[in-house]
Amino acid sequence: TSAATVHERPAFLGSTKQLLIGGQWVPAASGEAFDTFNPADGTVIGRLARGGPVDIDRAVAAARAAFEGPWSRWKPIERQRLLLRINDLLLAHAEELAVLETMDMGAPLSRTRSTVQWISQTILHFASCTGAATTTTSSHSLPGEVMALTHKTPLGVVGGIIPWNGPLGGQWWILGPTLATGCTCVLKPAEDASLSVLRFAEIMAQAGVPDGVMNIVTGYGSEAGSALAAHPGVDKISFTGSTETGRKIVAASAGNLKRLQLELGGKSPDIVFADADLDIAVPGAAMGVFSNSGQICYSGTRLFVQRRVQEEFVERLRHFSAGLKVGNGLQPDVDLGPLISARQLDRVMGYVKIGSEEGAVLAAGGARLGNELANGYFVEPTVFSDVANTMAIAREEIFGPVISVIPFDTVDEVLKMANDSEFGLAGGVWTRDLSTAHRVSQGIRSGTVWVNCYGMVDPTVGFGGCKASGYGWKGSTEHVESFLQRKAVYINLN
Ligand code: TXE
Repeated sequence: TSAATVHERPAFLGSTKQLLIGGQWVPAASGEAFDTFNPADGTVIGRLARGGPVDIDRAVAAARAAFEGPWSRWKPIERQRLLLRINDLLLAHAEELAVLETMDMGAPLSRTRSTVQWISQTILHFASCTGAATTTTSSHSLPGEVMALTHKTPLGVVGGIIPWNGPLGGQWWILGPTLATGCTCVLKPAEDASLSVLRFAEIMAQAGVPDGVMNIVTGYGSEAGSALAAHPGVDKISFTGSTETGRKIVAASAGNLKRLQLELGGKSPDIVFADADLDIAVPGAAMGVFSNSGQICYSGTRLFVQRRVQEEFVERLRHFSAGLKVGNGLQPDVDLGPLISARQLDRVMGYVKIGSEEGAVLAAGGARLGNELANGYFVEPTVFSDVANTMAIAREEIFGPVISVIPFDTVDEVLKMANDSEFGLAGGVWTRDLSTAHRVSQGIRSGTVWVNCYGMVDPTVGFGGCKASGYGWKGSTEHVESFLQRKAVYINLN
């Protein structure tokens, strides 16, 4: 109770939230809505319209109409100005948005506040890429008098399917390239956390984003999500979520051969060598999993520790974990908020049980928190040691604050184990030895490797995965290119 009073309750909360279609807030065609909860205390903080296939049809039509209007021919400098206005309004509403995101999906305020700063960097990155859509090049390498032009034009209508583990920031992987290029989009936020995306849409309208450029259909994956993924009027789907749902999106895209960008699950290896500076490796590797209570795709959940320091490392990890504060993210100094839902809580607690049954040693945590936190979905930071890479807790994505420490002896051995995984999203290495750092970062099959750090994602550098973690690069100029259609025009000058 004291926590909620410290921060102003966002005025946005309370009323039933509608769908945003063509610049209008409208109820779902079915008239239905469902409750959305604060995972820190289980209270209902709003109602969301339950969009379905009919609403997706309407939203795609609005996005197509906006695409065919003047928007897709805006000049680069106009797009840039729009993005800068959005950035100004983002920063003016920073605290409100951070509090809303914390109440909606549980992450501590310290995290949601830094998310707002990260979004600002991301907006500025995409604002610097608005020239990409108009670039034309000519070539004179052909025999005869021939000129070739390459036109790059915005692709069209993009469907964005967003998960709940950081929707305020996650939506920018779709909005950024959409606004930079002149595409339009239909967003389907996750049923567990849609509020910050809806609030941000109001801010976007205030900044001058034309009607229909950004449409939002809330609702369930099996209803609104699958309709969007299969829709013949959608040119590309950008999806972040589970590998299982990713496979369904690939199948659904076959009808009109949509372009896809998929960021899926992970089970990333984070590798600590005996020569590492343990003073930075212990907190770095721990927060590489415990940040956002383990609900991050790139979490370094398979923590390989060189055998001769395993005992000391696990002891330090236990000590570090015990010092972390778990609680309502609105309270100051909270390090770990709740998991998103009762369903995720069951999933995580199920894996804790499986880990013990498989013979791993529970070195820290492992329990759901009770007392004043009993109405929320809180789990202690948990460490299993003496894990084998073949155990379920080392193979399957848990998506909770659970570390599996796996001992190893040599570089070759650890690389073999690190790559023995369905996934290929990220990885880390902690060492003072330059050649070990290079050998391991080259050897890990993944989209990102961090050396003596974990979890930084720069929008100008980008992020992506391989194997069952998906494909398509987010961020960098490559991301903007993937929202463009090329056309070559050959002109015979004779
Ligand atoms: O994911 P889903 P869930 C992983 C993580 C987690 C597990 C389950 O391991 O424990 O997935 O979470 C929409 N067609 N990640 O069930 O189902 C859905 O409405 C189209 C990793 O929440 O993938 C939501 O908007 N869309 C991850 C989004 O997909 C569908 C982030 C993600 O939900 C759909 C989240 C369908 N058939 C979960 N079914 C990451 N990579 O960061 C669902 N959706």
